[in-house]
Amino acid sequence: MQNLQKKFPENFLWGGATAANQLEGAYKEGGKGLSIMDVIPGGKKRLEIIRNPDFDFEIHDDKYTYPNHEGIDFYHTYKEDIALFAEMGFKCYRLSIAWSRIFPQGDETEPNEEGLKFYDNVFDECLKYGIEPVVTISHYEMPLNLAVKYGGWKNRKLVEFFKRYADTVLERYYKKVKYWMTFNEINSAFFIPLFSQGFVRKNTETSEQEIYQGLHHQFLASSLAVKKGHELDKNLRVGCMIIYGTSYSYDSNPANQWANLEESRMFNNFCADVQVRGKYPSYIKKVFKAENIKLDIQPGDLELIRDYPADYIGFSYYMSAVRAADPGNLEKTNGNLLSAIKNPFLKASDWGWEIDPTGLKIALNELYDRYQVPLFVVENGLGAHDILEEGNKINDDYRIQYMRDHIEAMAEAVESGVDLMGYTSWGCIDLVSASTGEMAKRYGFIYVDIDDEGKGTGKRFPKKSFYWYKKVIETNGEEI
Ligand code: BGP
Repeated sequence: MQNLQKKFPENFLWGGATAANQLEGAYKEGGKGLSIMDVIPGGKKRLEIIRNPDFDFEIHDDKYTYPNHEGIDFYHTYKEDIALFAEMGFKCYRLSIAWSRIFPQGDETEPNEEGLKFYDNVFDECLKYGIEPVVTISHYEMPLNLAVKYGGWKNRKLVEFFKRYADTVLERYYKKVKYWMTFNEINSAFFIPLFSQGFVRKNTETSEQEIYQGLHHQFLASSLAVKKGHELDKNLRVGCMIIYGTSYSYDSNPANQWANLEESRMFNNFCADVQVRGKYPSYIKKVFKAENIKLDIQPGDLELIRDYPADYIGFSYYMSAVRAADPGNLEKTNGNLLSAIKNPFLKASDWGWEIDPTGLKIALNELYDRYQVPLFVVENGLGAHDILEEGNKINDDYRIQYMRDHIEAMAEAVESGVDLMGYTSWGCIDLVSASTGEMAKRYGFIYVDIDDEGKGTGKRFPKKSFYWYKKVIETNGEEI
């Protein structure tokens, strides 16, 4: 452990984060309908789909694996798992509700009581230990029927279906859950509309138009959830959630600086500009004109967005990005999801995600300077190949180092006056990776004995980082 001479605020929300589709399993139990993640294969096939999305939701092929079907079986083990979170001293636990457990087809009028009851049990279990649930209403898993029958978020009908779903869960749980987020990584629509909007880029001529139209519908749906949350209890905090990739110009060439500004503004800021400032930013006019995008905006839409902005910004931070006007001959990264150009100053994870704790300090400062609303780091962590050693030990010093550096970066941002609510590291218990569908890419403080084929005992073993994080929380980040 090291002593950090900086302080985190009292009541800082230390915890961990997961998503329903990546850990619950039980994909057909308790009245649950299929979600899009239940039909997207894992392994190599998933990577191909993400890189070159051309996917038919209606084709389920037996030769591929579907790791989200079983996840880590949290549906049955949540008590044991939450007890382990409590042992680490979690102040909060970020999890998502599976939309298809509540509205199995997405377009019914009555919710599935068994699904609602499951989350009652999960929240009660958290509260029993004084763990505050932090809930993402939709994390990459709309009911399959909404993707197949309606084409996902590009269809305005989705606003109505989401409203019914969000109203149902807000009404049911608002006394148990104070912190909410509407859409996980809403800006990921720009590169994985399959996950976040339930549709694919088959027709390149219309795809940009559809992505922006889908986002417009999501902005409306998000504002409706903020409205509902505040009506139920004005102390409820309903945030937005973005993926933030701190963005650097390749060099001091003004042309590269400008390319960086434009790309970063679109990727990192556009959604939060709408959701937090409550209006479409002026720069979007030029983009829409250049790409010939004409949004269908109906009377009352802009007022809704203006009147119900997000209460805070939750964001995920894994890596930074390098931009240039002409990336052509520049050295390429091997796996950085957010950038094509290699950053020579950074090392990368086994999956090519470049590790940059200073980038987190920059992200926090940039976001706070621009929006002046509370921030919440709701995802961050190191995906790694862990080795289960004799005596079921996992010596994940690399993970401890990664998190120590990122926690220090947060502390420095707090010192500069950034209003930071908390930190929930991603995949606090090993789970299925979103981008690869593997178990081998592990983030947890808790090892889960399941491999890529879904084989293993399913047993949980605390890693070395488990005991380290416990101490971090106990000392409110003074010992890291
Ligand atoms: C974020 C997603 C998560 C998650 C994480 C790590 O983008 O919100 O669902 O999985 O990334 O990504 P991966 O699992 O691909 O390593």
